[in-house]
Amino acid sequence: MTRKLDVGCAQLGPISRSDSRAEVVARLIALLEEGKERGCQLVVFPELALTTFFPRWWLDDQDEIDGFYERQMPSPETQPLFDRARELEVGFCIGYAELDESGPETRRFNTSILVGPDGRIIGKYRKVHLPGHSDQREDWDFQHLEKHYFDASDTGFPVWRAFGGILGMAICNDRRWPETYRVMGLQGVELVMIGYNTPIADPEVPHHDHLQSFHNHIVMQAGAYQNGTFVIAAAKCGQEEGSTMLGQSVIVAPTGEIVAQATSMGDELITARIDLDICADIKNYMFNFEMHRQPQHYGLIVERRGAVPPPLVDQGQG
Ligand code: CDV
Repeated sequence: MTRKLDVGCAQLGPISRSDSRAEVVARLIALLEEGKERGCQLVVFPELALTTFFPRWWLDDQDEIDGFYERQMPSPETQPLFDRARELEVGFCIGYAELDESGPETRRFNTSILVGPDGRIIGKYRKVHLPGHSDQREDWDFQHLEKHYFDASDTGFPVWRAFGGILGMAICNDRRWPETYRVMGLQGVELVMIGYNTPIADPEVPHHDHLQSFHNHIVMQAGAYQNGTFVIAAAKCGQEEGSTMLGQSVIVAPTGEIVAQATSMGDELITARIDLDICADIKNYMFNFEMHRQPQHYGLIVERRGAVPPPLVDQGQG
């Protein structure tokens, strides 16, 4: 059985605060249809793909805040995307803000789902690494309030057998952490689907702004190579409500090579035919975990959260 998969990475240009779900869903459907025309079996959309990147603002109006979240998926407004996927027989992965009212306490997650070509949800992932801060920073042009608007994941990094391979998801800041890929790598992942919203301007380290693209790619290329997995990463980019967001969406091979890259700062579909069998070239040799890993030396990775340098010792004079 061939394990070649035709995939699309659907970068999105800016979404404004006033855009309706219907307007955004129409853009997503257009990209899905282009994916079908270009032979895609699976299309990956960005993080929080249904709305503007609202964590840039401290908001007081709870109705407005709640308006950025989905209470159910699909909802009446997003159902057309699921229906079109089923008609076209194209699966997709999409990020959105999730309002979970199933338990005693309302919880809010930065979530993505994998949907099959039959329009049914295969799996759900909730963002593990929430960047930014939870307090208001009035002196910043744009804040990054993910810790204020979202709860951290309660699900970790599951993988699913789907589309003939082993697939997992991660969201934006997750892509910068080697643990993200390795936890899925230890479950044999062959394709990691990622969406991101990365403002170019970082008020904490403005002297790193010119490195955003370099850092974006280096983490995903390393994660792909060190775990023998494909990575598809879709950006929401361009001038969104005055904030410039990084584009350069990519499809990365298990060798770490970029096999397709977006060139615009707007809605754009990039595609590739990926052969999931080539993951074995890395998994069976250079990063053969069973043969070469030494987990007895890796305890600190799960035992310790922050770095603890060794104590200073008096080196003496001589
Ligand atoms: N949405 C994100 O997670 N963005 C972060 C920014 C804040 C650094 C990122 O890692 O791209």
